[in-house]
Amino acid sequence: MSKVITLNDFIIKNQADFEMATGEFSRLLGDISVASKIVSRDVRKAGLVDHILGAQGEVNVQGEDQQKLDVVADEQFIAAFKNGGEVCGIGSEENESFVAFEDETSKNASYVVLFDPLDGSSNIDVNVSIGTIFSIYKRVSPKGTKAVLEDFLQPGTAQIAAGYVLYGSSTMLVYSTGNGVNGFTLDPSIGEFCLSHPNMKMPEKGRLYAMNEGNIHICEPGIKKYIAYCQSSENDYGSPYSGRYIGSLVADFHRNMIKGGIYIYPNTENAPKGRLRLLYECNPLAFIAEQAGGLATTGRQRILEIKPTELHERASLFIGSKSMVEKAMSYLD
Ligand code: AHM
Ligand code: MG
Repeated sequence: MSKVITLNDFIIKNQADFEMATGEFSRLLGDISVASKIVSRDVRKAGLVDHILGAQGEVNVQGEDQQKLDVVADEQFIAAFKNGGEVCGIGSEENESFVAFEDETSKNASYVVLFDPLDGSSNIDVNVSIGTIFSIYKRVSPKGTKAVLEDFLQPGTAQIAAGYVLYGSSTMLVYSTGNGVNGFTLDPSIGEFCLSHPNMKMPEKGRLYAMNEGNIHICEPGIKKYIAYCQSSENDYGSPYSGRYIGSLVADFHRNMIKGGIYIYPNTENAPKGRLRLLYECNPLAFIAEQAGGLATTGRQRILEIKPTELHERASLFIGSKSMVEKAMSYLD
């Protein structure tokens, strides 16, 4: 019987690859793993527990404020980062401004984290896969001070690590430190993430496309032409691709990572800069995609090279198998 490699084993083994490693970064990954397990537990209970379902702001029968699951997840990750002491501040989809931690340990920490605590909001209450996305940077402000906005507005090329957690039929954590991509599946019976997908590679091409086609008439003409190509028997596959759109970016991305495919969220008339957020949705998945041999662009520019100007900046996203993203880009002027 082969030995199970847990995420903790894997993190510690990889730490040894870095000379002078202090363990701070490894502990940060450990914090993410623990917070993910707690969120996974809460996601699994979502249909049963009244403090999780329901709109934020409502009051439950005990007279307590009800909390939506995305807020619960946000608080869980923030608590993990705050108590861990490896992070001087965080930026989250759920918080308008970044949060700079005030305690001395955190002010002396090396990293900032940007994250979407629970991606796929529209799927939370209907028992469809959702996820967490995270991105880790070295701070640019001096240690010993509070985090500043510039710590968060770094291009995606500066990411030290990025990853996602998928709360699907099983819970998986997939991450990269810039040295390939590895996936771990949570074994609930032992409460550990176990290495299940070593050295993940995205197929060079596939025959799955994911787009909210409800938007097709409010997209630029090139998108319509590309989707027509996907649906045509004249494409490179010789018969129509399959359309698959879950509406949870993590889940759509993860499927394409394994099977090969493309996910598109272009600019639309309603969302002139795209819908997805650059810092905690596009950048981390672009980092993973490139590390797995895939590609991520706005349709015209490499995602990781965009210099952000605001925390909740949006970007259009073409991500997935390399040759499919290149083909889609060829349809844009
Ligand atoms: P969210 O962070 O509020 O959940 O928004 C991001 C989500 C993605 O997961 C998903 O791919 C996309 O928005 C779906 O948008 P739409 O409903 O417009 O197709
Ligand atoms: Mg999101």
